Amino acid sequence: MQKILVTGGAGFIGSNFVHYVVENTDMNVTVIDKLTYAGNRQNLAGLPEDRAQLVVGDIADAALMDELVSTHDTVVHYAAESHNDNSLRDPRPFLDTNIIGTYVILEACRKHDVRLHHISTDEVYGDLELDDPNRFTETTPYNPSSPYSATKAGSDLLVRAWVRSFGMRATISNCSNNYGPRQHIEKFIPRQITNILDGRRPKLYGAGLNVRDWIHSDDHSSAVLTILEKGELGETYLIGADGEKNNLHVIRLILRLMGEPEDAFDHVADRVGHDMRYAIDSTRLRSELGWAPQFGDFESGLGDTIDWYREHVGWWGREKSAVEAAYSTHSQ
Ligand code: NAD
Ligand code: TDX
Repeated sequence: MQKILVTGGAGFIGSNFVHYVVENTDMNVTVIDKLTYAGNRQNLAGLPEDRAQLVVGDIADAALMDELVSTHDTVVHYAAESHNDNSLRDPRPFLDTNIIGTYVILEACRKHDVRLHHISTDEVYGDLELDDPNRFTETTPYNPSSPYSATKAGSDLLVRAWVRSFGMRATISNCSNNYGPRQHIEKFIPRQITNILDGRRPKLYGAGLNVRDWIHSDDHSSAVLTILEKGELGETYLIGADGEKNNLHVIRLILRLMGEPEDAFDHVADRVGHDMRYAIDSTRLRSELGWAPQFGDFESGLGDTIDWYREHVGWWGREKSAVEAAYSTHSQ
């Protein structure tokens, strides 16, 4: 039975992956997570104790990572500071976790010859014009815009260097925007859902014509598991589900699904350096590894996500005022 170490497994996508692995494989999982504002023990509730354990700690702690990595077969590395807006306000934690933390993991995996899968984002490629016929592929040059995406790009390049220089057994995936249960309420979709549930108006940055390529977090997890099982070492795979939509469309859809007038939102200050469009071409993952997304219908996946936030007010309610207060100091 394989033992895998999942970094950041108490966050949004990492916890989804842990649940997915426990349900769909016989692997044992150890989560290493610092439980920052974005990490939550409750995200791992209900998992059998003999299949999944949580270790609270920092991936930048070299002694801890050395010890943990040495007793596992594979590391799946989700831990990161993940929010663009936070990176514009205070970039430092992004360097500490995304760059130094990844370096520490690479060194531990190199020492113990442990397989690594590194989780990254489509944002490393910068953005596309709205009318660009091309989408991102594995060969698109890196061109990150924000401190967040620059640190993710840096972490990817470290992994590539460790593959080339030290023969590290590693793969990388770059995924588009995820939606689903347990996403922190600072992010676009849960912020708008919880605004409505909390009697506030949704907030749209600028004109809202920016396009994101939405994928359900379960589809991200199935893609990562496919890469772990069948991916070629040293290679990069893009993960996407052909889900391009602009923010204006998504905010109107959320309002409609929640029984509100579609124009009951506020336009607020735009994000500085706001990327216009992300779009993933996932042909390689589909044709070489046989992966396909299961959530074809965005509206129904979004409806289920809305229900989850409605049913889990205890998960997000205590933080709501503070998250909104932080946004309001930036007129957002
Ligand atoms: P998240 O912010 O919800 O979760 C991040 C987790 O990492 C949290 O549990 C946090 O406590 C933990 N963490 C942060 N710093 C740590 C440290 N120094 N040591 C140990 N644990 C630490 O993020 P997410 O949205 O779930 O994203 C997870 C990964 O997926 C990130 O690498 C992100 O770049 C990538 N990604 C996210 C998306 C998306 O749409 N959210 C899309 C593509 C890729
Ligand atoms: O209140 C808001 N209003 C708004 O219009 C917020 C929070 C966001 N937006 C816009 C900005 C983006 O165009 O919505 C879009 C999505 O914003 P975020 O949820 O902050 O996501 P994004 O910046 O696209 O990055 C996400 O996808 C790629 C994740 O946070 C990253 O971790 C991932 O790498």
